[in-house]
Amino acid sequence: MTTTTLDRRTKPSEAKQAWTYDAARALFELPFADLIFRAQTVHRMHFDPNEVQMSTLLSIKTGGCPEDCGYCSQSAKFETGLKASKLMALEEVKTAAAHAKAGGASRFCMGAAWREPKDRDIDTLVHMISEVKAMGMETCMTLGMLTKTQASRLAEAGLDYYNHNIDTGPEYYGKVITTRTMQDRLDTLENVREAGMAVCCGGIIGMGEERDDRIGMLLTLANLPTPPESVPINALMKVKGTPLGESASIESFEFIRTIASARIMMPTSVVRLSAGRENMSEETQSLCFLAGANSIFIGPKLLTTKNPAKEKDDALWAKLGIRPMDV
Ligand code: SAM
Ligand code: DTB
Ligand code: SF4
Repeated sequence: MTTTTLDRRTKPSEAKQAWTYDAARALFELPFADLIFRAQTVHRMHFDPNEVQMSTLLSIKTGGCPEDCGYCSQSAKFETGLKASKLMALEEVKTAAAHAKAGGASRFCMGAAWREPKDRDIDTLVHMISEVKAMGMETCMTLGMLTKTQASRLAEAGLDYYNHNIDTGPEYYGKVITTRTMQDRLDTLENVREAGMAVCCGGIIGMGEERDDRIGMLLTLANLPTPPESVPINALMKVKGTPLGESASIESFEFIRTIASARIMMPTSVVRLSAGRENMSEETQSLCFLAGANSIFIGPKLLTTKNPAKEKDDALWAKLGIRPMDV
């Protein structure tokens, strides 16, 4: 069961050591109760177990993306029926952010369906960041690949986090995306780090990958020189017209195991139960929180797909005694 290697890994006082494949596999394969107990123990060392950060997403530029990510409604390569739009005006973003704050969000994440931002868009993005920050919310953006200069401009504007996911394990990556490599993504993450922003990086579960690929994804994240401060774990939202639109659903216990392993392998990171709550039972979501997830998206829409209604979520928080985390 617990090996000395695993014990060593979860003691924050010791120097960071690389996670090995064998140690991560052993974790994934623990009896469920042992895995959840370990995840809760680690979680309680670093966080209030009854607090969950409430975040809201806004698509500031929708559709027409030149990339071919096999899960995405916004790729121009697939017929998904999504209407493409230009970069949103600043006023519209301010209105959406105020609405998110009034709805209880302490973090506002803005996403654009770009391969990378154009330099001419950076001024507008900078204004969006400063306006949302002025409302007292944590800011995050996901805009595709960034150069060092672009990353510095966003950081100077006060962007707290940059989201750029590796999506899956290194061996499965090429089955999902062909238009950019995992190394391209790691290069952007390095630019984000160098610019001084916190890194938000995770992936999607339920794209037909094996457990080994889920392990490979967590190993890649946990073994970065500095692991991401924020780790979104998405359950695939199946979108008609995309290559992954007919994927078999992820088995819920495997999803919960992935969350628990992420919590143990990255003890101080915020683990975000991101896309997919719409299709999860209250019990599955509760086990994700018990496994160490401590952030979710609230509001009826993610970027383009559905998320639970506020009334449904509020009822669940009341049943679980969950409080929103302040930032
Ligand atoms: N274009 C930017 C990029 O890809 O870097 C930002 C937007 S993209 C929609 C952000 C992330 O959302 C993706 O990397 C992926 O992990 C997640 N995502 C996108 N579509 C999804 C889906 N159908 N189900 C679950 N997660 C999804
Ligand atoms: C992340 O990992 N999940 C969020 C956020 N980062 C940008 C996006 C989820 C998108 C789900 C599909 C959609 O709504 O289009
Ligand atoms: Fe484009 Fe991002 Fe969708 Fe990939 S995930 S197709 S990069 S919007």
